[in-house]
Amino acid sequence: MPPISEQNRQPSTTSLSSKGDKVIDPSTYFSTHVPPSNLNASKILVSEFVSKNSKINRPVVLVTSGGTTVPLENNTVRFIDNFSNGNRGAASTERLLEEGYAVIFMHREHSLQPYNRHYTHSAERFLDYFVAGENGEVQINLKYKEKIQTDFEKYSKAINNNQLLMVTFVTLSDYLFLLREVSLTLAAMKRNAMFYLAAAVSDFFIPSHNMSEHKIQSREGNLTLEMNQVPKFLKPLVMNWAPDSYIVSFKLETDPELLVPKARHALSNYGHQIVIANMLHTRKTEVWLIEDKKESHHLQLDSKEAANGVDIELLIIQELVKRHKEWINKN
Ligand code: PAZ
Repeated sequence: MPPISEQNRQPSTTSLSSKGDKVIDPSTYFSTHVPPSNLNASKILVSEFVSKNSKINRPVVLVTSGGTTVPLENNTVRFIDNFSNGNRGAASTERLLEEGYAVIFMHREHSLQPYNRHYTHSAERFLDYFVAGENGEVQINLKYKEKIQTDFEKYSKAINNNQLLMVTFVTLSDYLFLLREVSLTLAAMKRNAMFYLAAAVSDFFIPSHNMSEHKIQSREGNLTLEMNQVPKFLKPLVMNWAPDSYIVSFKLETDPELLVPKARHALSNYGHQIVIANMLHTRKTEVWLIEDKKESHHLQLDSKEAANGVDIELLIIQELVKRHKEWINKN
């Protein structure tokens, strides 16, 4: 049963909403915050990657993945984080590579990564993949060898063929600066570029000039936080940074009544191509693909697929690649 009504309702505000302070615009954000120290290095890598793939006419997709942190202090000891572990982005990247796309995998440092995710974040501990050989030297445990061999081949092929580039962020600010740079570079590929914005990006932050410079001291008593709304970056992305590209945003909710209305609201506000809507607790087994003026399209793993560990990203990417191709031809 879809958790959502298909009526075109506007999202309601909640009693938890902020006090209605003015939201700053994206350009003010960039002029009042310091770019991350790795920005230039990432920019050079992205630019080389896009140029190499553009020469061979290979479509390129930016996949954003994992959650952003929101620091509470400029010299950060404490920060606010969210639930996202980056599985969606990593699994989608594997499928996109198989579909022939080149992928810029822009992910939260230490979150799940394509192919590696099966070992770094699995139920086994990493060193359990190995055993001691006859002379005590390390060998891969035979139980895992075939799977490791397959994943290793796919991963190294993607890296060596310039089909996969990994760049990282940690904080909300890192993410926003990097997103702008990558978007402006990728925009050159026009319709051959896709944006797959699966990262869980904070909606609230503390502007750098309002943050404590040093570690907040407990002797000052209870801590009250006032957070500002993050400017809506999808708008400049769609309108200015990459106006000719295929843009896929994600919408996550926990209240089923809000999911489709908010996804449709995003489409009409930003004018991009598609929103993938998902609920927190069922995100691994079902999603809705929502395009403007069309019925939403429900994708769901059946119980057998789910039990056999099939990723729903298989269905998502099949459907998206088809839609991206149709959109290129139509335009
Ligand atoms: O990273 P993950 O696999 O744990 O979760 C994926 C997701 C739920 C973060 C993604 O599908 C999504 O909905 N991202 C957008 C979240 C938002 O509404 O900001």
